[in-house]
Amino acid sequence: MMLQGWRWYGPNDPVSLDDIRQAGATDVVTALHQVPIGEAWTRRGVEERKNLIENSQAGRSQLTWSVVESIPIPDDVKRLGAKATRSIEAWIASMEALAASGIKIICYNFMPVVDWCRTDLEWELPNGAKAMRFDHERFAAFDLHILERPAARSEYSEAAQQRAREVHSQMSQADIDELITNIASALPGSTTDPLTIPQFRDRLLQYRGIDSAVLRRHLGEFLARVTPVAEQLGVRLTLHPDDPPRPLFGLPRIASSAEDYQALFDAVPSKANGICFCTGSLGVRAQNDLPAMAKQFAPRIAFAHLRATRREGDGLSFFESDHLDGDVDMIAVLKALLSENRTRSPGEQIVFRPDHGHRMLDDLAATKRTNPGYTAIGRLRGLAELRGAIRAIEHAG
Ligand code: DNO
Repeated sequence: MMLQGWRWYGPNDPVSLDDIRQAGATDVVTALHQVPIGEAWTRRGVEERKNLIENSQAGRSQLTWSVVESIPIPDDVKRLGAKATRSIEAWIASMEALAASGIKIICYNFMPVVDWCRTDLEWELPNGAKAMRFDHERFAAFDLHILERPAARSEYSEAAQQRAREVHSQMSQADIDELITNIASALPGSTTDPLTIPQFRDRLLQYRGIDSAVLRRHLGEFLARVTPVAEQLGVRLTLHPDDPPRPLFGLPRIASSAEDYQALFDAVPSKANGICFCTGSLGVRAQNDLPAMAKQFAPRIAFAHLRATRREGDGLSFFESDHLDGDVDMIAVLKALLSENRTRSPGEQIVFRPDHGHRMLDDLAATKRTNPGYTAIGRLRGLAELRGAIRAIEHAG
């Protein structure tokens, strides 16, 4: 059986460990979110968190902290590669602290400046639930009229610029502030720094001259340092795809397609070099054939995020749909993952988690505190649907 995981933001997460048990998950996915980006995690910090998760009150079902999402990759590693020695050493120290506590799957990403990006966090669906959405016109309005990135003009068509102008002119100050928060302030779980607009502009300037070839080289240099240690420790590293899987703000993104991942594995063949198979992120790109990618990279998948998106008419906007009702053929992906998983020994089972969920039912109450995408009920629904699909596939043999 693949292991059922659940992301938990730690002791301040409004979703409790008992909620996770009741959702039916066994494996916790978390990080020491309180440690500043770039600082090494200590053995003590890791042990404390592990005890909190695993030493439950007598009689409670056992939870295991099996995946770390994420140890952030500091900005200088993306800009400088192997020259960012101190940051890489700190990253390795964090990995060693985790391995000492038996936590052996580590998720990370290599998105420059902004991690996952949405324009709307509470977009109302026809059934009254709230979903996250990426609206390309609102994104363009941010890029052209709020960030005022000089090179942006040459990157959008005349028609797109015209629409962005209209969208922007209809926005109130509150709408603008909300859009800035969504895009620049780093959504919960992000591994990039929250930025004000002037800081955002500075950061972009620091990336001048870094194209996809350079960024790819820097990722290769980072992995060349890190994977030998990971191999020794029995740690599997999983690179999370770009979300959305295409360049934003003129910055390169290099984990968006099958070609990107193949290039990564060709450059660093170490078996510690793996993928976090995120169907929600990869599924936004129409050319990505997810069942084929799951088969192609099967041995490199230690961790999966299962979630679905629906692309909208313009091919660039999308919203987060129900887990089994997006563009991705989730059943075919599950079949590929289950078939790989059957070949694995008990210690190597794939951990998956329902990624994101709608804000729905009691979670809609104005008094309810929720992290965008990480509600209890929406994810519970996702996990229950996925679990049902898995049982049905396994029953059919
Ligand atoms: C959002 C998540 C991201 C992801 C990191 C991985 O919901 O998928 O926060 O964890 O980008 O490093």
